[in-house]
Amino acid sequence: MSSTTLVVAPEVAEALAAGGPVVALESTIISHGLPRPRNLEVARAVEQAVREEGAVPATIGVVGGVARVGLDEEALQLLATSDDVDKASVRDLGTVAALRRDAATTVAATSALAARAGIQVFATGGLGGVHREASATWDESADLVALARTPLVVVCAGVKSILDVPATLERLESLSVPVLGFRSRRFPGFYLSDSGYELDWQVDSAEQVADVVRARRELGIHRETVLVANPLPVNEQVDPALHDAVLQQALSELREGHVTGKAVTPFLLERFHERTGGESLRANIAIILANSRLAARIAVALAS
Ligand code: PSU
Ligand code: MN
Repeated sequence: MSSTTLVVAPEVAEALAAGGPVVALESTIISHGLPRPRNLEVARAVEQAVREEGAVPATIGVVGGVARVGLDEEALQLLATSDDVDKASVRDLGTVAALRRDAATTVAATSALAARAGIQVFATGGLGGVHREASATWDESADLVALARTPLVVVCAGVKSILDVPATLERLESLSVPVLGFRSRRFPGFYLSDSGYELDWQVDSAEQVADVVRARRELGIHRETVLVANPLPVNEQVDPALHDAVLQQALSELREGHVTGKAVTPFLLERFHERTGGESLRANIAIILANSRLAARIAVALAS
């Protein structure tokens, strides 16, 4: 699989060759989603959580134009600390490779590279989706399109609460992306345990998720990602009143600042991290750790 533009770390390659459990992890959350210096600590802690559940972590990013599936400490540090790291979605991957850039990969780009390397399970925090006011701005994350064409299991805490949640759920339905609530029928709202919307399906174990994947394969339905929505426990969520106040202010600053394109999501997340007194950061870390653990258990179930 390894080439000059795609390098799979030896530990990851060995696990994949043996049919063992591997969990892909994204790097945009490290470079553009979490404040320094916690971002690097979290990147390491997430890998450790995956290992504790018996799977091999494969954090994915682009270093010097090489897409790397499984980052060593040096690469992780670079993506966490450099001021010159691009945010690469799927459409950027060929360009950042050819121009020898350093780039963090979004959910969409990480999915594409994970699938290319033969990984089946991927953990993230909150997915991208349809932005509020998208009917005027047309801002819909490329994550949604990637989910519709990449056969993985992705564990998330719903979509980021800065988004238009019902519109995103409608798009996921149109794109035939199955959404399974983990031990809940409520669609989680990222920093919030409940987005206010109900799901059609609930699963109660990692084995059930693996059974869904196997059934889809037997039925010849294997193009889309199976989304597993894993809510934060209520006692770990951000206070909904604080959340809504910060969100309203951040959205009006977004409008006034004419922030557009790939800068929108990092802008909004940064406002949260500044203004919730550490609450959004704490919740974000809890989310990514819990999702990584669950993803590892699903990878183990799929491998056995
Ligand atoms: N979830 C988080 N923090 C993040 C992201 C998700 O907890 O920073 C990133 C993911 O990489 C996701 C991206 O793919 O935000 C979405 O960006 P956009 O809305 O520009 O597509
Ligand atoms: Mn966008």
